[in-house]
Amino acid sequence: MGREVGVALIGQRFMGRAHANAYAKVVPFFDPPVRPILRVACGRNEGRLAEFARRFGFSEYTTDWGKAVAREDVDLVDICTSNDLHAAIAIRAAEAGKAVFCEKPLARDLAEAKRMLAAVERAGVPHMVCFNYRFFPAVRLARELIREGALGEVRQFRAIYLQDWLVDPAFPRTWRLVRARAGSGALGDTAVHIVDLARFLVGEVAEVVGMLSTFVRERPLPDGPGTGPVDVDDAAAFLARFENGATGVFETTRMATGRKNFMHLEVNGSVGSLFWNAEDPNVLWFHSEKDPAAARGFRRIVVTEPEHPYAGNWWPPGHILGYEHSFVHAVYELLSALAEGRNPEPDFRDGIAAQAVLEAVLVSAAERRWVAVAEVLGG
Ligand code: SOE
Repeated sequence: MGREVGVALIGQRFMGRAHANAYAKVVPFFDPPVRPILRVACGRNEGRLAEFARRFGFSEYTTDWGKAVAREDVDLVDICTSNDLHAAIAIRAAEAGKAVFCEKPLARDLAEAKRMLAAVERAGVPHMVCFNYRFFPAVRLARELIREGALGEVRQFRAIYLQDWLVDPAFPRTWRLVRARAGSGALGDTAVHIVDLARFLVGEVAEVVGMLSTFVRERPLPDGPGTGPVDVDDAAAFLARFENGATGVFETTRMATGRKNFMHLEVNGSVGSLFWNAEDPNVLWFHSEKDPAAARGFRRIVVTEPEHPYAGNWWPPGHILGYEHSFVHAVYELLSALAEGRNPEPDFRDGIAAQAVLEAVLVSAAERRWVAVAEVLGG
C-alpha cells in the first residue's frame, strides 16, 4: 500500500457521517502513516448523497455500491449500511482485493458472519469491525488497569446499555425492526457493543442464559399506509459465565424512557473495581483496596492527560472528548495497521465472537436454558 488509501464509503446516515468525520479529523490530529483519500460516497438517496459528498469532501458519489467497490482507485471499502447489506458488500470488496471496514454487528447472524470471514481470509485482505466504544480513552485505560492487575482477579462484569428512541409506538417500522434486515433487535444493535467490551475487558464468554422481550409488536410502515409486525426484540437481558470464571450480567433496551445512550460498564475484582458510563465518557471511576483504609473510595479519573490513550493528540488536559472521537481513533488504528501490513483490531474474528454470544442468547431465550457459546460456534 502506498502513502494514500482510496476510500469508498457506503452509507450516508448516522454511521456514514461518523466515519466520514473520522477520515476528515484523523489526518490533522493523528498524522497517520497513510492518508485516506475520499474517492467515492455511496447511498440510496441521490439528493442527500450529493450534499453528503460535498460537505465531507468526497470527489465523487454513486448510488451503485457495486461500482464504488469495483473502482481501481479504491483500496478500502467502509460499510455503514443496514445490516442486510454487510455481507454482500464485504464479500464483493474482498473478492476485488479491497480492505474491508464494517460497522457492527458484523452480520445478521453467525452463518453470514462466517461467510464474511471466509471471504476476507480467502482474499488475504485486511478486515476490521467498527466496535467504536473500544476506542474511548477511558475504556482503553480501563483495559490497561485490568491487564496490569490493578483490580486483582476479575470476578464480576456488568453492563447495561439503555436507549429510548423506540418508546413511541408511532415510531415507524424501520429496517432495525425487521429481522430479515437487521438479524435481531436491541440484541444485535446495542448488546453487541457491551458483549464486545466484555470480551475486550474481561475475556471470552463461555455460556449464557437470556431472555428477550418485544413490547410493541406492530408499528406504522415507514413508506406507506398501514402497519407491519415487529419480529425482533425490543429488550434483551442475559447472564454469562466467562471462560476465566468471572460472571457477567447484561441488559439492553431501546425502550428505557429517559435513557439516551446510557451505557454503564462495571468490573469488580479481588482488589479493585472500575466503572464507566458512555454519557460521561471522559471519566473513569476506579477503586483500589490497596489505598489507605481511611482514604478508600472511588476516584474520578478525568482521562484527558497526555499519558492517557489517544488524549494527547487532541487538547490540553480537561478539554474533553466525545462520541465522534472514538471513530477517529478507530480509523487511526485501521490506517496504522494498513500501513504496517497487519490486520487491524477488532477484526472479523472479533465480530464473529460477539455474534456467537448473541446467537447463544437467542437459542437460550427460545429454548429456556443455558447455552454454551461453543455449542453455537460449532466446528
Ligand atoms: C442505535 O441504537 C445506535 O445508533 C447503534 O446502532 C449504535 O451502534 C450505538 O452506538 C448508538 O445507537
